Amino acid sequence: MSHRKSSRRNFLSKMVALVPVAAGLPALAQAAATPAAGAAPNATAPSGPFKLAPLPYAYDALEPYIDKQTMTIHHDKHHAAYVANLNKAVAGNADLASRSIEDLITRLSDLPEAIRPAVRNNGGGHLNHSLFWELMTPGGPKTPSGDLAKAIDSTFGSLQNFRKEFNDAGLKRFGSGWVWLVQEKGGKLRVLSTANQDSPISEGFQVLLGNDVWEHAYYLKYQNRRADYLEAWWNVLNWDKVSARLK
Ligand code: MN3
Repeated sequence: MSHRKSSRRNFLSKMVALVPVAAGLPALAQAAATPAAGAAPNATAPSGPFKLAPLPYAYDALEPYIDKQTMTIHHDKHHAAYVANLNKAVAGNADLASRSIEDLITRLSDLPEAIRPAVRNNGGGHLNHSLFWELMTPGGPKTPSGDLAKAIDSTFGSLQNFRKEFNDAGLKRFGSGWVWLVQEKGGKLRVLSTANQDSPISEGFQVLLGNDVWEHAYYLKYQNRRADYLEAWWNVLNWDKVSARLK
């Protein structure tokens, strides 16, 4: 009995340590994620229908590939600002405020023209970053497996070729934007990049993975060396999360 109690205590203390992981999982959902013990202490909590979920790991968890200061500013300041500005954009519009961020970004043309650019930029920023945090993990699987591995091999020839095409697309994106692996409607894989915070879901693609190539994502550690950041980033990608997005 006492042994079981002690096991349970150990289990609970582990659970407390893991709470930020669980709290971060529904980052794409609108439901408020209550910051739990150990979660982002400095994260601002923009008020409104859209919420900033805490990072699903510690700020320094992705070191040495992505440094703690970059993660802190990126999540707590940049992502928080997108959420705050999205909330401002939909303020007073109960219909828009009740819709999911995926739905808003999928159907941009349905939005009132006056707020469409604000939702495209800030809603896109919210959606893209929510996915971005979830796609990364310390010590994840270094290679894809199963159907995803087969699809990458058959589309690009090899994982190495895919990574090269992806890195090249990220390097060539002029100014700020994202580089993506997406699925076309027919299921075919494709690498593309978008400007600013535009999401491929606005063009009807299923997003499998994406990397942020805005300077705010890497400048403190990599300065002008975007190619080095793109190469290092593969070390923190969680291929299991990518596989789960395959349709
Ligand atoms: Mn960013």
